[in-house]
Amino acid sequence: MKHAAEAAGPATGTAAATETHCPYCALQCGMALRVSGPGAGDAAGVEVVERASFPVNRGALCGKGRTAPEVLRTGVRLTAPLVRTDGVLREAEWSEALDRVARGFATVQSTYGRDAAGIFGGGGLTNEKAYLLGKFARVVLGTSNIDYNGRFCMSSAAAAHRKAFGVDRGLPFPLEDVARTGCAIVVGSNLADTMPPALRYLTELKENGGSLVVVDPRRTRTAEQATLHLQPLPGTDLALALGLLHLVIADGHVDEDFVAERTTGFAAARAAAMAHWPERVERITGVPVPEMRRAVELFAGAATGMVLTARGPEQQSKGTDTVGAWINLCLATGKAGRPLSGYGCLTGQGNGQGGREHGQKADQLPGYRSITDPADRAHVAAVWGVDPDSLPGPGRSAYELLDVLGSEVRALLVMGSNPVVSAPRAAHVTDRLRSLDFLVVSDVVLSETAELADVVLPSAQWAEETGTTTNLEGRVILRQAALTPPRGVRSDLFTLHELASRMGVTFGFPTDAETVFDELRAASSGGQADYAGITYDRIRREDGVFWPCPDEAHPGTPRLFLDRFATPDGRARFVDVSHRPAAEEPDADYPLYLTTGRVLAQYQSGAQTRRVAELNAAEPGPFVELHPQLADRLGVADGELLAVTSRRGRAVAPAKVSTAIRRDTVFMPFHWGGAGRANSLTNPALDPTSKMPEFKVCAVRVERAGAADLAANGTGGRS
Ligand SMILES: Nc1nc2c(c(=O)[nH]1)N[C@H]1C(S)=C(S)[C@@H](COP(=O)(O)OP(=O)(O)OC[C@H]3O[C@@H](n4cnc5c(=O)[nH]c(N)nc54)[C@H](O)[C@@H]3O)O[C@H]1N2
Ligand SMILES: Nc1nc2c(c(=O)[nH]1)N[C@H]1C(S)=C(S)[C@@H](COP(=O)(O)OP(=O)(O)OC[C@H]3O[C@@H](n4cnc5c(=O)[nH]c(N)nc54)[C@H](O)[C@@H]3O)O[C@H]1N2
Ligand code: SF4
Ligand SMILES: [Mo]
Repeated sequence: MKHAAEAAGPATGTAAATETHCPYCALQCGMALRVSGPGAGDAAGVEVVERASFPVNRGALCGKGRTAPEVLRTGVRLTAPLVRTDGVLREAEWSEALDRVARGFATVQSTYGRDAAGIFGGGGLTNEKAYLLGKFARVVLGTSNIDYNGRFCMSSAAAAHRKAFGVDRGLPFPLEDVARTGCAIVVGSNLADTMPPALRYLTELKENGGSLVVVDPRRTRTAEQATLHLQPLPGTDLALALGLLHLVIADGHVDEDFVAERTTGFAAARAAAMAHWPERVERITGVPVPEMRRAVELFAGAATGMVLTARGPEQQSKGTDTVGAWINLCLATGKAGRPLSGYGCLTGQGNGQGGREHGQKADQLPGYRSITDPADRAHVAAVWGVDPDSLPGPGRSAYELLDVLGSEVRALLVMGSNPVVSAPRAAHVTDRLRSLDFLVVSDVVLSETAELADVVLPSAQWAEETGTTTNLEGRVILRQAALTPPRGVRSDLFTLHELASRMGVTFGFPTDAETVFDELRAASSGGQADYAGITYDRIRREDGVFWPCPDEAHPGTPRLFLDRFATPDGRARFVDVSHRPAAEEPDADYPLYLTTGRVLAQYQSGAQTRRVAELNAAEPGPFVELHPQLADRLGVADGELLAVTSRRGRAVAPAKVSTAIRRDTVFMPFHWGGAGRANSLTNPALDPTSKMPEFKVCAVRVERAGAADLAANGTGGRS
C-alpha cells in the first residue's frame, strides 16, 4: 500500500500535517510536516510542526531536527544520477547509471569471484532499506562482504549485551524510566549535545530526588548537570568499573540473593575486581579514591539504579570488556532485571537499533538471526525462496572490509555512510576507496565519499519516503512521506529493485516500503528481534511498538528481563574481565591523548548538517580543545592554528582553549573532512569481539601549525 502523498505527488495546500520523525539521531524525535507551495525541492514550503503527543520528545526538537528540511532543497542535494566519464562526474539518466552499476559488479565478480563485491551500509537507513540491502548482498550478489557503519557505533555494547543478557536491545526499558530511577551513572555520553531533548530525563531524575553520576574526561554540558562528575583518563573506564565493583564488594553492598538467584559467574568477576583495589585504579584512571567511594555510595545506596553507556567507553579496543565490567556492577548490586533498574546503551544513529537487527551486519540475518546457525539460515532462506546452501557465510567487519578494498574486494556499493570522513585512519581508507575497480555511492548529497565514485545514485530522503526505524528504546516507529522527491531522485528501494532485476533476480525486491516490512516481519518471526506482530497501522495507533512482538495480539515489550534474562538458563552472566591499556599510549614522541566525538550543531560526517547555514554558523569548523595550561606550555592562544600528529597522519585546526578538559588530553570533533579531519589521526586498532575501532583514544603530538600547514588549511583559523 502506498502512502497517499507518495502516490499523489506533493501534498500542497494546507492539508493536515503528516506525522513523521527526525532524520538524524536515535532519539527519533516525533515531528509533523506541513507542506505548502510546490513541495518537491523547496524547503521553504515544508514547515516543521510540533507533535507534542509523541512521548519520547514531547514536541521538543534540537536545531538539527528543526532545520532538517533545508537539506531537501535542490541546489543542496543531488537531483540526478552522476556517472564518471573521462574522469569527471556528469549527470546521466537512471537507466544508464543503473546499467553501469550492474555491469561494474558483473565484471568484477566474473573475474575475481562473488566475494569481490562488497556493500557498506548505514545505521541511518530505515529497517526496510537495511533489510533489503542485506538480502541484495546474499541473494543477488551472493557475497559475504557486507557490513555497515554501526560497527563504528554501538557494536561493543551490542556484543556485551548479548554476552551478559542473551539479547541486544540498547535500552531494555523506555527512556521515561530513567527519570524515576534512584541513581543513573552515565558513562561517556554527552547527551546534552547528542540528544538534547533527552537531557530532560536526567534533570527530571534529579528533581525526583535521584542522583546523577557522569563519567567523562571532559566537563561537558551533560557533566555540568551531574551530582558527581568523574573525569578519568581516556581509555580507562574498564579499570574504573572494576574499582567501583571492588568497593561494592569490600563495603558489603553485594545483593547476594539476586546474585544467587538470577546470575552466573560471579566468583571470577569478584576475583578480577579484587585485583583492582582503589589506589591502583586511581593510578590508572586519575580518579581520586574519595570520588570513587562517593559514586559507590550514590549507586549502591539507591534502591534502584541504572548504568547508561555511549561511545566514550564503547569506542575502545576493549569496549566489549569495558561495557561488560559496567554490567557486572549492575548485576552485583541487583540493579538489573527489575523495574527502574538496569544497564542500557544509548544507541546513536537514527536507525542504529533496527539497522543492526535485519541483516546488513556481516554475521547476521534478519530478526537478529545468525548467519552461521543452520536453523536460522533455513528460516530466512524459506522466506526468501532460496536454497539455504546458497546463502554465503559471515563476511568481514566494517574496517576489515574497507582495509581490503582494491585487493580482495574490487567493487563496492556504499549506501548511507561517508567513510572518507568517518572511518578511522581515513587517509588510508580513502586510498583504498580510490583503488577500487568500481565504486557506487547512493546518497542524498555529494558527500566526500560520493565524490570518489564511478556512479552516484541520488536517494530520496526521510520526508519523501515512508519506512520504519527502531529508536534507541527498541520502539519501532513510522516515518511517513509528506512530499514527493524531485524528478530524478529515487528511493533506495527502487535502486535495489532495479539492480536486482538487471542482475537476473526479478522477484523479491519490492519498491513499496510496507510490502518490504511485511516480508521483514516474516523473516524476523521467531527470532530475537521479532517484529511479526508489528504493523504500520499499529505503529500509527500506538506511538510505536516495542520488540519483541511475536503476533498482532501481543502488546509489545517495553521492558525486558523482568522475569528472566534471554540466556538459555534465564540468568544474566557476569564477565571475567581485567583492565588493559589502550592499543596506543602516549610516549616521548606522541605525549598526549587524543579523544574525539561530537558537537551539538553538526551530525556525523557532516554530509547533511554542513549544508545547513544555521548549523554552520553555530559550528563553523573543526577545532582542537585543550586545557589552558597545555596551551601555555605550547605557547598558543585560543583560535591559533595547531597541527596535531599521530602515527597515522596529521590534522590542522584552531585551538579552543578550555578548562573543561584534562591537561593531558586534547579533543577533536570528527564532523569535517579536509585538513581538519580528526580521523586522519585515529587508530584503527579493533576490539577483538566487536571489531570496533579505537576512536576514543590514541597518542598525538600537538604543536603550533607551520607555514606548510597554514597553506594546506587555507583559512586563517576558526572564523
Ligand atoms: N549533535 C550530534 N548528535 C549526535 C550525533 C552527532 O554526530 N552530532 N551522532 C549520533 C550518533 S551516531 C551517536 S553514536 C551518538 C553519540 O553520542 P555520545 O556518545 O554522547 O557522543 P560522543 O561525543 O562521541 O562521545 C561522548 C563523550 O565521550 C567522552 N569520552 C571521550 N573519551 C572517553 C573515554 O575514554 N571514556 C569516557 N567515559 N568518555 C569518553 C567525550 O568527551 C564525549 O563527551 O550521538 C548521536 N547524536
Ligand atoms: N573520530 C571519530 N570517528 C567516528 C566517530 C567518533 O566518535 N569519532 N563515531 C563513529 C560513529 S558512532 C558513527 S555512527 C559513524 C558515522 O559516520 P557516517 O557513516 O559517515 O555517518 P553519516 O555522516 O551519517 O553518513 C550517512 C551518509 O548517508 C547519507 N544518507 C542519509 N540518509 C540516507 C538514505 O536514506 N539513503 C542513502 N543512500 N543515503 C543516506 C548522508 O547524506 C550521509 O552522506 O562515524 C564514526 N566515526
Ligand atoms: S535530538 Fe536527535 S532526533 Fe531529536 S531533533 Fe535532534 S537530531 Fe533529531
Ligand atoms: Mo554512531
